[in-house]
Amino acid sequence: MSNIPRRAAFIAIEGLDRSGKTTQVATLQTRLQAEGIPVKLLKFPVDRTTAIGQMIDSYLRSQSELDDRAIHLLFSANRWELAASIEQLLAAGTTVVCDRYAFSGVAFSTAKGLSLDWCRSPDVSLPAPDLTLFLDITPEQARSRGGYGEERYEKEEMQRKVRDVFHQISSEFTAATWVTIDAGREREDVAEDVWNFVRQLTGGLSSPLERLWE
Ligand code: Z5A
Repeated sequence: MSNIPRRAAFIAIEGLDRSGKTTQVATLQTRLQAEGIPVKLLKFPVDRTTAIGQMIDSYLRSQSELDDRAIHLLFSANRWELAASIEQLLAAGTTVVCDRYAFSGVAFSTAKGLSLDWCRSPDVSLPAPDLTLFLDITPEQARSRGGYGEERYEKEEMQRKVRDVFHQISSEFTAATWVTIDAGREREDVAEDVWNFVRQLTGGLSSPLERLWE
């Protein structure tokens, strides 16, 4: 038997607007809890009431303007604020499930015209998810779920560009660490796929947590 202590898994749920991230993260939490697995949900941007969170919130609601690079760095700083607690939770055996992570940061800012390499750099060395589930949906399917809302990026052309960058990012990962799920189906079918991938990690991992893009 290995002497390496096991840790819990770090799972990121990524996707476009209206792809069902909130819905699937909630279902996954219920399922993990039913299996007796401790779980912590995080949603980025985290807590729109912190100083950084307030700046992000005001920007997303178009109540303030910021340079594209400045807002990108704020999103990244928002993740770094939580990096140490993510590591502590995993080491203590709590599965961490993130609703959006650094891949959203890269996808949205690259879609605005910044270079992909530049966008990646502030997030280099963050805890890397053991598994990223990308909920893929076409802009047409997203529209059928009630249309886009009032926030800054909730426009079809932007969402198309973001989807293209997500597909580009996914090509850099192995099939073991990045899975694209067709999120245009019934909630229950999507949830079943999510669970089938996540449950493979619920026994914990003996490998150390990796660092993003290192
Ligand atoms: N952003 C960034 O620029 N940089 C960064 O680093 C980060 C984020 C982290 C945050 O938005 C914005 O910040 C986001 C990216 C940017 N901008 N955009 N777009 P957010 O996270 O607050 O909002 P969101 O991610 O776009 O969430 P959402 O619109 O609420 O979508 P969702 O969570 O993916 O979906 P949902 O709430 O689960 O479902 C949406 C609706 O569809 C709802 O009525 C459901 O009941 C319904 N639904 C869900 N699943 C289904 C299925 N399978 N069939 C039919 N209907 C369904």
